[in-house]
Amino acid sequence: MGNGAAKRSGAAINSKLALLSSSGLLKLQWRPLEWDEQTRYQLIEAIKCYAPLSQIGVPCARILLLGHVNVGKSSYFNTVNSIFRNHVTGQAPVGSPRDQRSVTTKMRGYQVRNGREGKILNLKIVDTMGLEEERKKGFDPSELSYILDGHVPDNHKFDPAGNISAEMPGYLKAPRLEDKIHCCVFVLDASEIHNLKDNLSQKFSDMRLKITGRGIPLLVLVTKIDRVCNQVGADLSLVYRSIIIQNLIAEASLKIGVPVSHILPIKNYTHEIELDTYVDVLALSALQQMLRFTDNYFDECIVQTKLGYVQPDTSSNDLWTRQATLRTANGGSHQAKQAWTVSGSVATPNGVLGRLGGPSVQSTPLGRSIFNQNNVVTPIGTMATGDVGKKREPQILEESVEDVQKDEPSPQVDKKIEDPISPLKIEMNGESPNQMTVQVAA
Ligand SMILES: Nc1nc2c(ncn2[C@@H]2O[C@H](COP(=O)(O)OP(=O)(O)OP(=O)(O)O)[C@@H](O)[C@H]2O)c(=O)[nH]1
Ligand SMILES: [Mg+2]
Repeated sequence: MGNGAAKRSGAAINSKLALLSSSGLLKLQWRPLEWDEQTRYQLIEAIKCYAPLSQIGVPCARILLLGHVNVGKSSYFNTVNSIFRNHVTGQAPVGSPRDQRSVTTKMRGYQVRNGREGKILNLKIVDTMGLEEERKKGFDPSELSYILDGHVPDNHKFDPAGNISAEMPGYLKAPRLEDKIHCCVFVLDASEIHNLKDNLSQKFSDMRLKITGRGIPLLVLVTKIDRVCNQVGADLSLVYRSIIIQNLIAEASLKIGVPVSHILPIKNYTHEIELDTYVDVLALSALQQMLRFTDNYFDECIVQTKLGYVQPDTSSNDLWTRQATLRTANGGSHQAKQAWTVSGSVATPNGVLGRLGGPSVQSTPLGRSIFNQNNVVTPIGTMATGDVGKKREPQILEESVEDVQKDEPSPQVDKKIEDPISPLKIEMNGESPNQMTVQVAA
């Protein structure tokens, strides 16, 4: 290409970039998501049907929320609870936007009920005290191992100086797989990602090693997206077209060391008194992703304990089972393996291997569930969805493992675990986030 042509093409790119930054919106969503009432309904139905595979012997998925003070951890539980209760709720105490100290001081495993008198969903959202930048303030990451391994009872009151020990009341000496954490979620405030302090980054890094070292899946929830992008604040359905949000997610990926595909932006219920379809779709799609990752963890437990995978019942009435079962060319079915893979590269949760390998596996309660070969997943109650949430048309802007107990739940053990995630790799469907900005609004 000659000099002139190169200049012209450079000018064209520059003018596209100018257009891009003036509208601040991509032409297409970089992560496809439908924003209609039907999507909301389907997500609700799928989550209502969720149950861990019966052969794993665990009644419900335990999803742990971790993050800085005041980022919206408790609000996320309230948001999910609101959706299934069919009105905005506030069961978990929530602070004011400027609180410096954690309002949540206890570890609470919240159940979600399908309607006021409906069945309890097969998941628990475990809320924790917020982290603080300073040492000996807020949640102490060195205590995370105890929580991950299921030693800490519900309602445990945190002490920033560290108070978990085998001698404390309620300490579970021999936790079962169902007592452990099956999926972890770092919660980040979108408006704080850019200025994440080194001390806090270090705490996240320490926690990430403990989590991934155990083979527990890790996701990141980015809250308060309404506060960082005006267009998204006005119309939440623009979240995956907002360049500001896209860049923040890429930045969070680098700072936290998780792939972009594991980062989920949401907006919690804050000032609203009625449900909103867009808020619900985003919060539910994040929860669905957490449950899929949880399933991957259980799949890996099955593989590592050599339980053998029991084929899903293809005629199942259970939506979750049906969705997880793909028909193959010859009419058979196989389990759709999800999300441990990042852009095709398999990242096996080798921590599970480490914990479950060896003779002790044979004597675990997880092993008992091998006798249960009946892979029937019972759907839980049905929810009246007729009048929930407001139906809106998207506004498109013109221009724009018993479980092997660890000998000690000690931080020393964690230090030896190698972190399998490379902190500098960002990918979005095989493309770098920067490459994706070529989808410019015409
Ligand atoms: N604008 C906006 N505000 C939010 C969002 N999520 C939470 N908040 C507000 O942020 C404040 C803190 O929310 P909490 O849910 O108490 O945060 P937390 O992480 O549980 O905080 P601690 O328990 O104190 O560590 C509250 O005033 C919420 O209303 C969000 O998505 N958008
Ligand atoms: Mg809280």
